Amino acid sequence: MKVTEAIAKALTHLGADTMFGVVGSGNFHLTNALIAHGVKYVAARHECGAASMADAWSRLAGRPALLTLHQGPGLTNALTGITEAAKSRTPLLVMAADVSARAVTSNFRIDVSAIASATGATAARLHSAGFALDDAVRAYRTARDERRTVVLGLPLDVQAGECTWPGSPDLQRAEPAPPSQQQVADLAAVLAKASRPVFVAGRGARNAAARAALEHLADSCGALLATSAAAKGLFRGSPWDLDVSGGFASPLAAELIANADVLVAWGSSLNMWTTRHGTLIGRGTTVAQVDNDASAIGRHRQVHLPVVGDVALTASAVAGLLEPAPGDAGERDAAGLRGIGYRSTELRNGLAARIRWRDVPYEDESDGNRIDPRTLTIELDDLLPAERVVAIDSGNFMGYPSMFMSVPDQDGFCFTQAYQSIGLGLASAIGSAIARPDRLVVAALGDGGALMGISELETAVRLGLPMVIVIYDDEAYGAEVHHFGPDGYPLETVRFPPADLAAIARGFGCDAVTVRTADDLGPVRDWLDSRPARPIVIDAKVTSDHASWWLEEAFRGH
Ligand SMILES: Cc1ncc(C[n+]2csc(CCOP(=O)(O)OP(=O)(O)O)c2C)c(N)n1
Ligand SMILES: [Mg+2]
Repeated sequence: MKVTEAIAKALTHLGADTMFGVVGSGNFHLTNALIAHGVKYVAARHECGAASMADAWSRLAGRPALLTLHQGPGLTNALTGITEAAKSRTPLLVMAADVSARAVTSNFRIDVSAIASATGATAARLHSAGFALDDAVRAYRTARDERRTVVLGLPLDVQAGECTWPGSPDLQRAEPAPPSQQQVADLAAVLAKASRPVFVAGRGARNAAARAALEHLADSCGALLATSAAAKGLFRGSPWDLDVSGGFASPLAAELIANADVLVAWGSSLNMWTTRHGTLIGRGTTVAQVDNDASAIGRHRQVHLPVVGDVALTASAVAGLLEPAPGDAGERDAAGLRGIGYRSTELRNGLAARIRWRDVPYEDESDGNRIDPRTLTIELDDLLPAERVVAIDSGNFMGYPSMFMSVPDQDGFCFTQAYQSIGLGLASAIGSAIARPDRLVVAALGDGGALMGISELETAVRLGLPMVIVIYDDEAYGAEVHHFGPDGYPLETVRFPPADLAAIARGFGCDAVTVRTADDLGPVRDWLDSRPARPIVIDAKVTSDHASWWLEEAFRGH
C-alpha cells in the first residue's frame, strides 16, 4: 500500500474527518487520499488562515482537525496560527510536507522539527516508509489524547514509499487522571469551611462534564462561578454565574471575586489576565488549583492547595465528601436557597440585575458620525440570534464584543488570544462556522486585523457561510495609538486614512453595510430575515477618543 493511502486510512479510522489547508505539490497526494477516505477538505487562501480555521474548528469540536501544508513556505506561512494553537493546547494535527532527506540543496528545505518546537508545538516525523503509519498514528494520538498541536513532518520520499497495512489502529484513549484521595480531602475540608468561595474555571474545564460536576460541587458549598476568558460561557444559565474573571470582569464580578475567602482554579492557570495582575486575589484568600498537568500548578500564582487531577473527576470526588448532612435541607429559604457559602437571595437578585456589563450605566459617546463601540455592541447583542458563536481578533476593540455580547455556552466563544496576534479572527470565525453550522457566527475584528487576514473573505463567500463580520473601524492600530498617544509620541506609523471596507467586502462577494449610527443597522436585520447564504460585513465607524478601560488595565502587563 502507498504510505499516503495507509495514513489516510488510519487517520480516518481514528476519527479524523475535517481538514483545512493550502495544497501544493508536496501535500497534493496525501490531501487527495484523505478526501477519498471521506474527509471534508476546506481550501483556505493563506496557510495562516487555514491554521486558524483548523484551530477554531478543533476547539469547538473538541478533537483534532487536520491541517495540510506544502513544504517550506507552506509551513512558515502557517506559523502564527500554529503558535496560537500550540499555546492554547488545541488538539490539532499539522501535516507538514517536507523535502526528502537527500534533497540537501532544495529551496524548500527548512528545519521542520526545530521550527515546530520553537513555536511550542510537538514535533513529529515520518521516519521511513516501514514505520510511517506508526509515526502518523502516534502523532494523531498525541494531539487527541494530550491536547497538543503536533507538527508531523512528511518527507516526500517517505510519502512516496510503500508499506504493508498492519490492521486498523486501536481507538482507545488514555483514562483521565484521578486525583489523590488526600488532596481531595484537603480541598473538601477547605470548601466546607469557606464562607465566600469562588470557582474560576479555565480552558481545562471547557466541557459539559466539567460544567455539571463543578455546578454540583458549587451547590454543595455555596460557591460563585466564574471563568477565564478562554472558557467564557461555561456557566451560562446558572444564577451564580459571574461571567469572566479578569480584565473583562464587570464591576460587581470583580468585587465578588476579590472578596472571596477561598478561590479554586479549575483547569485555569490564573494568569495575569484572569486575575487582573493579581488584584482579584485578596490578600487573605486561600487559593487552590486543580489541573491534570502538574507543571501548570503555581505557574502564575502562589497556590496554597495544589490538586493534580482531571477537573470533572476531582469536582465529583470533592462533592462526594461535601454532601449535606441529613436534615440540612430544612434550612432552605423562600427562594429554595440553603443560604450557604457566598450565596443568598439578595446576592442572587443583585447578580440578575447587575452582573452583565450592558447593565452598567455609561455615557454614550456616539456623535452621529461615529458610533460608540459599546452602543454598537449592545445593539448587535439585541439584534443577533442568541444561538451564536462570537470569534474575536486582537486589538483595543476586543473588550467590546467580549463584554457586551452574550454567548450561549462555552462553545459560543472562540478566543484566539494565547499568542496575542492580530489577523487571526476572521479565519477562526470561519473555522467556527464550519464546526457549528447550527449557530450564527459573529466575527469581531479591528480594521487592522481585518485587513491583515482579509484573503479569507473569499473563503467565507465561496463556502456560502452566513456569518456576521463586524469591523470596529477606528482607522488605526488603536491599541498602539492608545498605548503611546498619552505620552506624546508621534502616531503616524499607526494611523491610516479611511478605507471603505464595505466596498472591499462587496468586491469579495459579501453583503456589506457602513454603520455610523444604530439606525444604519437596518440592512443587518433584513439580511438576518433573508436566510442568507453569504456573509455580511459591518464596517462600523467607531468613536476612538480614548482607550477601552480594559486596555488601560492591560498596559500594566507590558
Ligand atoms: C501579528 C501582529 N502584529 C502586530 C501586533 C501588535 N498589535 C497589537 S494590537 C494592534 C492594532 C490592531 O489594530 P486593529 O485590528 O485595528 O484593532 P484596534 O486596536 O484598532 O481596535 C497591533 C498592531 C500584534 N499583536 N500581532
Ligand atoms: Mg483599529
